[in-house]
Amino acid sequence: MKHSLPELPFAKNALEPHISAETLEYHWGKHHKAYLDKLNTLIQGTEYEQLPLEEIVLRSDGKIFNNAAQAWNHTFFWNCLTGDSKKSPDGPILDAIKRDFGSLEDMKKKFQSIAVDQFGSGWAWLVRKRDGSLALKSTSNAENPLRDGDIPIFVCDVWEHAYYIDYRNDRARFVQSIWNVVNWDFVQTTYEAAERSQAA
Ligand code: MN3
Repeated sequence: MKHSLPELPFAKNALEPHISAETLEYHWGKHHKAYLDKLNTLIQGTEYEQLPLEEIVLRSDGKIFNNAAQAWNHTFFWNCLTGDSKKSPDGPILDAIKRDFGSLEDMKKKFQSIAVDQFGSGWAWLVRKRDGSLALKSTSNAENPLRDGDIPIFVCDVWEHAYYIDYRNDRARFVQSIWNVVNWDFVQTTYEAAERSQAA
């Protein structure tokens, strides 16, 4: 099974001025693509060759895991973004955020600190844990919360390639700006699907 680069779910300039078209040219067009190209080469003739991407993320290790998880993480990241952000979620996820963090603003503050404090390359996640609670976690390099049984609900890429063109070394300003382009409809849908999958 060949894993191909998905189209971005928005126009390349749709996230400006928060994330530039130039960043996306590199981040999606070169970095994300490179993970898929490497993955397709690495899985040839292995037990992973016919597996869907998520299964490879769950089962592999080493180089295959790194490239598969980076491919998965980036597709999820793009889906979390939109040029037409509605600024706040509503429905069950907003209730869950209030229950587990106090308020949306408190969740954003805590997210900001784990994203900025992640040492080196990685990702900052909002996840739904097996016990039904929401939690924030940062992971290094390609690591994905699915490996711990947590379901990703939202993510921000904090590798330098995510922000160096637009913000240079200022990761904090990049993470702050991400709230302007969150696709809360996707985040809500993902949360509601996670709730249903556990209830099933
Ligand atoms: Mn990236």
